[in-house]
Amino acid sequence: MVADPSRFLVPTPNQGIHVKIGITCYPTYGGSGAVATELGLELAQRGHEIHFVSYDQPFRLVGFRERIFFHEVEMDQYPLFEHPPYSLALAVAIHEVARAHELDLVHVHYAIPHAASAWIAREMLEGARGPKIVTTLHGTDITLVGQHPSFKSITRFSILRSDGLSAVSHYLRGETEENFGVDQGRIEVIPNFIDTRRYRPGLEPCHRATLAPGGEKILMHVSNFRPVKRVEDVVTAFARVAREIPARLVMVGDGPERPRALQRAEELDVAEHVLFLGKHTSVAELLSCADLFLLPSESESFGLAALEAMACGVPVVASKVGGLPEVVTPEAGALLPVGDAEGMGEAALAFLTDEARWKRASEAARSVAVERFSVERVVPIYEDWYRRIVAGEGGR
Ligand code: GMT
Repeated sequence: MVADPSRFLVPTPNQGIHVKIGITCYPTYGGSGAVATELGLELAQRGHEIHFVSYDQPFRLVGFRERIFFHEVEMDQYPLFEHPPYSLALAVAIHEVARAHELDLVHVHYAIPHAASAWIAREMLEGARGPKIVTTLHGTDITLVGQHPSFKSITRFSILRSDGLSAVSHYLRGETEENFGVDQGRIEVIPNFIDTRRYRPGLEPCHRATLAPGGEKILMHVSNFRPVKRVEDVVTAFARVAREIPARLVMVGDGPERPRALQRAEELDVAEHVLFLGKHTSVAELLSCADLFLLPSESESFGLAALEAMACGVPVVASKVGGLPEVVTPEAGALLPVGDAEGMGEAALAFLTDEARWKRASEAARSVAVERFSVERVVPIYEDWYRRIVAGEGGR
């Protein structure tokens, strides 16, 4: 069942490697699901066979693509189950797909409960040599939910059983080593990546005329509006800007904190300049006409949304927290302490009122995205990692 490592040397029309990979992720709006899906799509283009296993079709998996399969996890709604045991149903689905399609590798994104389900699935193969399991740690699976007593021991157990572990930033690797007792050297840092051909400045159609009909500066925020995103700070920072210059705030996404953001906008008397667009599957065309991106999160292991903005040439003002300093360089934006919403507003103003400075930051943001986080740079790192794991070489 396990691949002969030499298969990686078999030339294909694309990158000269060919392997069967199961990918499990959260299908809903969120960075880990977005990265997992984009990775699967890229790998399929490079000749690999990709099997997504999840309870719903990942939100960025649209249209037919060669070598891409989606397997929906079946769940029976039995009345006894107030909380249906998804982790078990997922284990069964991964086991079934691994067996039927002879997967070489299962790559799970976000440890809880995916790493445990993948481990169970492999145990169920009972003696048959199952696929290797690799887990990518994304954020709150380590920094928040994973630390809760009801999850900590199973999180530690299941990540330690993975054949390979990766974290999306050096910060997250450090947190995992410290809080879960993972040996140094076991976790690869493989950063998130961006398709810089799709996310780029000057995309058409640009919606600037609709979003800011009076020629106002456009500040943007994209998230799932969870408490960790501090969306009220987005509005406070924006209000600081709107006191000085004509500006509009475009809020993309949705989640539990949306009412609070709206309330803050009303309190600060800027509600008429704030636009809530709700959820969008493709944010590139929106980001491409923004002048500044705000991300004042409480915690952020990477900040994929900031990278998406940077690829579109949009300077970022964000919190100096977690993995954000590894993404938002001083040239590409400004990082301030968590909660300093006024300071973030002032930093935003400094970019928006100085054209030359804005242009330098915009170019730097795009360069960082292209040079350090492009598909072309990062996806081969995943391929090399897979090759080593399947060959039984483990970490570097
Ligand atoms: O960890 C989470 O809260 C969810 C996760 C997601 O699915 O959106 O977000 C994390 O993973 C993203 C992709 O790697 C990162 O860009 C986010 O920074 C990270 N979120 C947090 O650390 C809060």
